[in-house]
Amino acid sequence: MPDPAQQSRPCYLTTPIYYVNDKPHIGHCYTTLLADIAARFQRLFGRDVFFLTGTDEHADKVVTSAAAHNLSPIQWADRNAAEFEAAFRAFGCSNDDFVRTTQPRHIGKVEAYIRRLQASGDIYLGDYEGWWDESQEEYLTETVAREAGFKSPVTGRQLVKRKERNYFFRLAAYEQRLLAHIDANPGFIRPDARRNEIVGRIQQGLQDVPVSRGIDPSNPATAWGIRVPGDPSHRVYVWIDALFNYLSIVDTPERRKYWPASGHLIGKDILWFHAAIWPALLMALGEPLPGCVYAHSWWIREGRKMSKSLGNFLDFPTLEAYAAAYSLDALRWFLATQGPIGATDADFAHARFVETYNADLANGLGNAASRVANMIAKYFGGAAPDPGGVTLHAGHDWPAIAGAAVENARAKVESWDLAGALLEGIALLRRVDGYINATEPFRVAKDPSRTRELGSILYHCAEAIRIASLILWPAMPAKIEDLWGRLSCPVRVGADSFDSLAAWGGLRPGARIEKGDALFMRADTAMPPPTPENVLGAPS
Ligand code: ME8
Repeated sequence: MPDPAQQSRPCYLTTPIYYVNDKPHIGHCYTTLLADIAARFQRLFGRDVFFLTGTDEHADKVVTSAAAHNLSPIQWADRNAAEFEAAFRAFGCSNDDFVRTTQPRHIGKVEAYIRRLQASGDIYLGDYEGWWDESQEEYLTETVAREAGFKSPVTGRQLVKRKERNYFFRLAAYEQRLLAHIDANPGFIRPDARRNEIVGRIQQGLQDVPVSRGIDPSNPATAWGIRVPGDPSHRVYVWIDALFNYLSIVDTPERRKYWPASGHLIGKDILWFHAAIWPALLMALGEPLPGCVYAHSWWIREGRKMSKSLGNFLDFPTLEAYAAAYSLDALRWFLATQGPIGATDADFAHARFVETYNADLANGLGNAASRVANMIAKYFGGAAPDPGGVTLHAGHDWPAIAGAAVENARAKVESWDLAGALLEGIALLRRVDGYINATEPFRVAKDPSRTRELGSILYHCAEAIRIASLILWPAMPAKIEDLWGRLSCPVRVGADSFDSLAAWGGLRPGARIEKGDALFMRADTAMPPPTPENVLGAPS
C-alpha cells in the first residue's frame, strides 16, 4: 500500500523548460509525456496535482537564432513558445500552467531570490577563469574538461578558455550537505546509475560557480536576460534563471502548498544542474528539497543517435504523422512503454513501433474489448450478465488477480517505473485472453443449461477489462474514455475514489455494453513509416 502521508500531500511535477531557439521534437515531447502520465496517475489516485512545463528563453542562442530570422529575441521567443505550447496540447498533455522565463511573474521572483542569496553571502562578486562550453553555455571544471579532451562532453565542440568578472554561488560550501542528503534519501536521484554518477562527481570536489554574465554596453545581444539586482552591468546566467522556474511559479500564497516538488523529470544531459546546483541553491535559500530528480536516457532513431548535424531528429510533424496514422494514444503508448525511461537508450524504430502497436493495442486491448463485447451482445443482448452462481475456474481468482495488478501498478508509479505500471494493465488483459481460451465461452454458449456459467465468465472478463482500463488511462486517455463509455462506466478522474473505482464488482449487471468500432485496427507491417507527406495513405 502507498504511504498514506505521502498520498495526501499535494503533488507537483515538472519538466525541463525548453530552449525556444529550437522547435519541439521527440525529446521534448517525451519528457513532457512522462510527466503527463505521472500527473494523470496521481490525479486518478486522488491527489491534488500541479503539473508545470514551459520554455527557457534567456539563452544566448535565442539571440543568435532570432537575429538569423530578422526578429528580436522576444519576437522569436513568442513564436517558438507558442509552438511548444501547441505541440504539448496536441500531445494531450494536461499541464496546469506553462511558464516562460520572460514573464514578469518569473522575473520578479528571480530578482528576489538573487537578493536573498546576496544578503546571505551565498552569492558574491569575484573573478573566474575556466573552460567554457559554448554549445551548452556552461563552465566545466579543469578535471572534467581534461577528461573530455577539452571538447564539450555533450556536443563535441571545442572548449574555450574564458576569464570574466562574475557573481558566484558558493557551491563548494554545500558539498557535504549535498552528499549527506543524497545518502539519506536514496530516491532523490533516479535511476540508481545516475545517482552514482552524481555522487562520484561531487566527491571529486566542488567549485563555486558563476551565476551571472557581464553585459557589454557596445553589444546589445549581451543584454538579453534578467539584470542582477543592484548591478545593471550583469545579467543572471541563463541556467540559474531557468532552474528558479520550478520555485517561482508556485511561490504564491495559493500555490505554495505544492512546494517542494514531488519530482523533476529531465533528460540525463541536464542532471548535474538539477541534482547538484539546484539543491544547493535551495539549501542556500532555506527551502526544502524536491522529492526526486528523475533523469531518463535518450531516444535514438533506427539505431542511430539523433543529432542536428545528422538532421535525423524525429520532429513534431513526423510525430503528428504517427498520431494521424495510428492514433495519438498509440503513439503515447509506444513512447511511454518502449522509451528510455531507465538508464539505457531506446530506439524509435518503425518496425518496433508496429510490433508494439499490434501486440499491445490491436491484439491486446482492442481484441480483448471487442471479443468480450461481441459475446455479450450475442448471448446477452448487450447487457452485462450476472457474475454470480458459478464456481470460479481454478487459477482464475479474478478479484485477487485484478487487485494485485492495481496494487503493483500503484507501487510502480510511486517508484517512478511508469512503463512498468502501464504494462500491468496489458498483463491483466492477457490474463483475460488466457481465461477465454481456458473457459471457451463460445462452446459453453452451445449448452443452454450453462447460461449462468456463460454469464459469469463474460462478466469476469468485462470487469477485468474495466479494471485494466484504469491502469491504461494515463497513457491513453482518449481511447480509454471511449471504452468507459462503451462499458457504461464513466469515470470522473479525481472526483471518484480510486479505491472504489478499482474494487472488484464496479461493473453493474445489466449495464449496457456497446460493441462499437475496433479501438485499434491491426496494422500492416509492410506499410512504410508515416511521414508528413505520405500520412494520408497510412493504415486506419
Ligand atoms: O536543456 N531523447 O533545454 P533543451 C530524450 N533549457 N529526451 C531528449 C532528447 C532525446 N534524444 N533530446 C532532448 C535545456 N531531450 C534547458 C533546460 S531546465 C531548468 C532548463 C529532452 O531544450 C530531455 O528532457 O535543450 C532534455 O533534458 C531536454 O529535452 C533538453 O531540452
